[in-house]
Amino acid sequence: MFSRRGFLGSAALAGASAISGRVQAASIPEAPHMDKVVMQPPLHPIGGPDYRPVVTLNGWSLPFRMNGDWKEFHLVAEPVVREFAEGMKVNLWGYNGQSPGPTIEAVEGDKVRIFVTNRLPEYTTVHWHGMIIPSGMDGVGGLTQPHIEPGKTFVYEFEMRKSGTFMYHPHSDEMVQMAMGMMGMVVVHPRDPGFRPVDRDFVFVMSTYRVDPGTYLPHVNEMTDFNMWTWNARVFPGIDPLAVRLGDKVRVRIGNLTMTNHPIHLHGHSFAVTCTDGGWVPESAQYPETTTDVPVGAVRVFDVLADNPGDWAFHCHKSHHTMNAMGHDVRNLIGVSRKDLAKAVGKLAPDAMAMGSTGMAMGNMEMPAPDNTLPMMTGTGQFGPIEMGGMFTVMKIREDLARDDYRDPGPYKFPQGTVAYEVEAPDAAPVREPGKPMHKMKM
Ligand SMILES: [Cu+2]
Repeated sequence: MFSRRGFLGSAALAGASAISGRVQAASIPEAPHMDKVVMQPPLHPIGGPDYRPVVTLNGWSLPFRMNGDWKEFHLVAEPVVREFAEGMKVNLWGYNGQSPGPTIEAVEGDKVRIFVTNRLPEYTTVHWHGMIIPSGMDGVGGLTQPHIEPGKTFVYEFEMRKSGTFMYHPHSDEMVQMAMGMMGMVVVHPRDPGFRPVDRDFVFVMSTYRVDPGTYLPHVNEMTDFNMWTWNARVFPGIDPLAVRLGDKVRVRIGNLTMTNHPIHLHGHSFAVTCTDGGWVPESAQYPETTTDVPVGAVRVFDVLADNPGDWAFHCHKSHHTMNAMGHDVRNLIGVSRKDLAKAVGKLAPDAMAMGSTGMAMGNMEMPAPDNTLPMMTGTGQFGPIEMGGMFTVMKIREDLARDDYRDPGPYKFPQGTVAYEVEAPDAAPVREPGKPMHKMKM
């Protein structure tokens, strides 16, 4: 891996960047800004090697400009307001108007220059997670560079030495800044467009927050007790569906900058993990899965052939991660008579309801809730309540989508006779075989 040629290559690049000279204030590119929380159309390459651009769930790719043979980007670290789903907005820190920041796309071998302007009230840096770059560009405040003070702009210059999926985040007051939402993804396309091409390419980063119901700011010192489990700082039903054309080869790139692992599960298909933040997985090392665990501080990319039309749930398999706030203090009252409880509670709090003596399905209930929070279990499909939240969305596989059309195609039209159905049966308990005596167990 670390060949002499590689070292010479990076030395040559260091020389090149020194020759390029110190960038002057007048030459700092404009910083694009995003005010929307829905997936923006893919940003097709303008000149240079061709690639199929990614789309970012509820996000966007950062436009760049060419300056000689350098690709120049401009990130602005700043306070933002992010809507997690309709009905809940949170004060976060992010980049260029949103949290997470925009996806940065480039091509293997590109020379990139990334300007970072700090408009936060404290210093920051940007670390390029997983990327093979010179040590002085690694963005670890104090260790590899001075922190970027408020109001200041720093420049990172490096070559995209390998293709793959990476992340960026601060290495400066890291616990606070990541808990406030400072992160984004980097996608480096292979220089050879024939290397493992796909038809659709989705990317998102997972982040978690603890935002108490009725408040607007995450607890930045939280270590374990998070209550908002997000994909690109959105929760169900606010997460974009993944619109896919039947027969497409689909890639999904998932970064995890939360403080726990997430087993990500896709219904109706099997897939293979093809890439991590360490690089491409050789074909001989791939195996079929329907759930893949994305560890903390890691990227997992899977490729799937979308050959099964329908509406397919796509979610984290930890059931409390597919819920929104207010969920985890509720007691299990299954089997408990609620009449006495309701009477007692009603005297103290007339608005309160005792719930859950037969389960917790609450799709048809309306509960009073504080401002700026979301129902624990929510969302409606064509057959009724979906009762999800957090890290849940739907891959919608349809026959008739245009190539670059990522818009929500609406609910699936199930062919007649293909949906689970009710049969006429007596309401009473089903007839059972008479029980046979159990064999005595040998201990
Ligand atoms: Cu999870």
